[in-house]
Amino acid sequence: MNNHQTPPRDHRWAAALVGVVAGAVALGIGQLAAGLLTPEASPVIVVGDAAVDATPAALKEWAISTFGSSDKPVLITGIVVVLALIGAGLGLLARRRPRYAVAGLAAFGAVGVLAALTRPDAGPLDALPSVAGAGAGAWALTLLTRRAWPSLTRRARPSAPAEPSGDLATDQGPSPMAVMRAGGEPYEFDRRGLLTGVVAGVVVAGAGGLAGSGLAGRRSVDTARAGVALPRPATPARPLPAGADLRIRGLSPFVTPNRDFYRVDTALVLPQVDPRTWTLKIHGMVDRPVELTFADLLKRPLTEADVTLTCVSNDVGGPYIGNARWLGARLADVLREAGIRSGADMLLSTSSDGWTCGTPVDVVMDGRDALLAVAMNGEVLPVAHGFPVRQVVPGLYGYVSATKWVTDIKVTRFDQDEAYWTPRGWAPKGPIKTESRIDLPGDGTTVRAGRTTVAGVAWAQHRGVDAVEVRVDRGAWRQARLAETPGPDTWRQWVYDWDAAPGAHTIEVRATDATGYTQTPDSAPPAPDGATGWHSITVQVK
Ligand SMILES: Nc1nc2c(c(=O)[nH]1)N[C@H]1C(S)=C(S)[C@@H](COP(=O)(O)O)O[C@H]1N2
Ligand SMILES: [Mo]
Repeated sequence: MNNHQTPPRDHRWAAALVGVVAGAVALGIGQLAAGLLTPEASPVIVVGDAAVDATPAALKEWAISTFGSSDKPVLITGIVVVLALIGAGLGLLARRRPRYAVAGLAAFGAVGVLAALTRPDAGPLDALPSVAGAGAGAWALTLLTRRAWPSLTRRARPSAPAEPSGDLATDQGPSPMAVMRAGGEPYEFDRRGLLTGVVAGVVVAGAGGLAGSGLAGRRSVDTARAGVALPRPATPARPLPAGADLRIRGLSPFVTPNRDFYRVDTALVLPQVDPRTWTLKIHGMVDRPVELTFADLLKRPLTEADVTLTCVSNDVGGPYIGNARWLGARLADVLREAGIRSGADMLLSTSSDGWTCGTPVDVVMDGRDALLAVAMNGEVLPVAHGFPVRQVVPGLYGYVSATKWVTDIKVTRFDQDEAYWTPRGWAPKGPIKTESRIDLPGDGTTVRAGRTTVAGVAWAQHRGVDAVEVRVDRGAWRQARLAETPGPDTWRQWVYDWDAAPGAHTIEVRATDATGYTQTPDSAPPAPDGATGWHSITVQVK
């Protein structure tokens, strides 16, 4: 015998709505608990981060190339849609199999607990938001289902009034309203009960979510960041040569303002690292393990350097490159104090959110300005760019050098350790390739006939750019005029005056670095170790 009631197929929308609202209550209460207890363990964020980590690399690349920098909003929207669909499903289930629906919510709570507890630096408290959220969701689901279908409660009783079951029959008894309706339709639907319940649920979810986020935000590191006083550099950067920036409209400025600087990382929500509790551990194949505080770092003699950062995912002509003046402690000095043991060839650095990066020891130790950076363009490091401390190593793509929110450096060997992107199809080592980009005119634009400025940037970090050539319609290569640079670690602006004749034209660019190497025309995709090929644009001249 089955004493579960089977409501008619109508009002499915109501059941789905109940499920969605119960899911929202779960998330809102989860967020509130996180805000009160453990801001890093918000269920949506820990599950989202875990989902990002579990996503196949190919799908992630597809998402980045399809959605660009809006990949995160798209991902969050996707998570919300999936959760809403699951909530709707649980709502439908709750009418017939309430215990299964509650079990479904519990399973979700368990996923949240697992995601929260497997994060680096997780504590037992981190389990609570997911538990609280799942509990609140189950409660809301049961309550709302009862409100919408009071007869479900009533009809579950007649044969066995005292049945101790975990489903909807465990109510205190039929409500007056249900009694009044006892002679009505077998599965009456209480629209008003549903709507008032839904409104209450939405209010609880919204208030919980907002309050939770606010509480978490109050603990944010912004205040701490605002209080950091930057020391003067012991070794200031060489003053920028007067001609480093050609100041051409539409050309990337020599210094990329922090707000325009590209951002690439795996963090769904920016890690909020408190500089007062931050430490950097240096351990592994060293004679004396070191642990530095932020204050320790600021007491060291700091070096300032102009360095152009580049992402390995940058397509030919792409935007993932920027140049800044960094201030930081020399990584080589810190490592020398720890004493690197012979045989070590890799620095495996880890961020506060568990991302890892493998940097060759010899590159960091060869005298270049490899920094534990605390400032960017004269400003305390922005949170998005790694506050309080990040690595900057001239000449290496960001994925093998530029760890943001760095908290740990293990001195090790490439044959013993692997960094985050390596098993995902990217090369263990990533020296930046000699490349160049046309910034203006824009690809596909129309320009007036006559003297036209073609300009862009070229880079070959730590080697330096020696020449840039431009050709039109596959004609002869012409030398572009180069801007000055402070050194080999930055990009270099270039400009070419073109006498544009009416018609459609193709413009190509190629750079030659200081080793004499000229950019290959062979086009290669970003994976596994950086795109190659000549940037090419077409313009209409009128
Ligand atoms: N913690 C952390 N650091 C990171 C990454 C990351 O995903 N997590 N991405 C790296 C990559 S791939 C690049 S290109 C640079 C980008 O630095 P930016 O965001 O400051 O431009 O950061 C590097 N540092
Ligand atoms: Mo990158």
